[in-house]
Amino acid sequence: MILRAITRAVSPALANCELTHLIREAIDARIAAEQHRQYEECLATLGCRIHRLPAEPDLPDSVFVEDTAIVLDELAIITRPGAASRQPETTSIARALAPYRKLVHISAPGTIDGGDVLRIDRTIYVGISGRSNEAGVGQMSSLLEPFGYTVKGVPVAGCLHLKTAVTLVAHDTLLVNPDWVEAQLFGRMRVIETDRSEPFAANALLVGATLIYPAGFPATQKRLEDDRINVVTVTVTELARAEGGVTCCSLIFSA
Ligand code: CIR
Repeated sequence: MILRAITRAVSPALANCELTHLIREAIDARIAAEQHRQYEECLATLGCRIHRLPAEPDLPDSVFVEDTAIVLDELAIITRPGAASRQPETTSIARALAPYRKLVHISAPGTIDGGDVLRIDRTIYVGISGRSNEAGVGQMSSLLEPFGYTVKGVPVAGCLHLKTAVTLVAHDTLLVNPDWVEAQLFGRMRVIETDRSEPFAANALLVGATLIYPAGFPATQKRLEDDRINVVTVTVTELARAEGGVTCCSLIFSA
């Protein structure tokens, strides 16, 4: 079994991405591509074998592969993204995952973005956001309960996705922006709060025992390091202008 990471090259059309909370400003797809390459390098250093899909010139947000699938040990759910412009992204992701997992699908009227899905052991929390809806949560529940998972919808407000507001930074510890989601919803986990001056600092990607963390949030990073979390930073500022973070750019699984 090896750790695999599916990624997709940055679309040259990235500047035409969906935007919900940020004002549109110029995005340089070449800088984004270089930052994305360094992100992939970081994943490779941590032991991931990268399967990079080719860029999709007609799908501006397609670098954010996380939103298109939820990969669990038992199966992979191909999502139905909440933004119509992103729904065609799933076809090639399904093709890439088919050799490794049985595939099941979210169907209309359900919508799910993978960015709204946070797994903690056998509990799957799904942010009810502008992208993921109750119908999608109901479908996930029917698909996953036979495998012993509990699926819970949780309210998230003020940000794009649940994982903009909360991510797992150690097996027992969450990094949370308390303005966007209530930490008590996740049971008895330890909680590190983002620094108030850094609202976008909660999106971090745990790979094994190492936390991939975006550069640019020094106060929150210090809180993580003070908690003895092993942090490696990556610069993803250009992807962040498209409202993407470090979890969004890969699908990581063992196979
Ligand atoms: C979108 O609005 O769909 C993209 N511009 C950003 C998606 C980021 N994905 C994620 O956080 N999982």
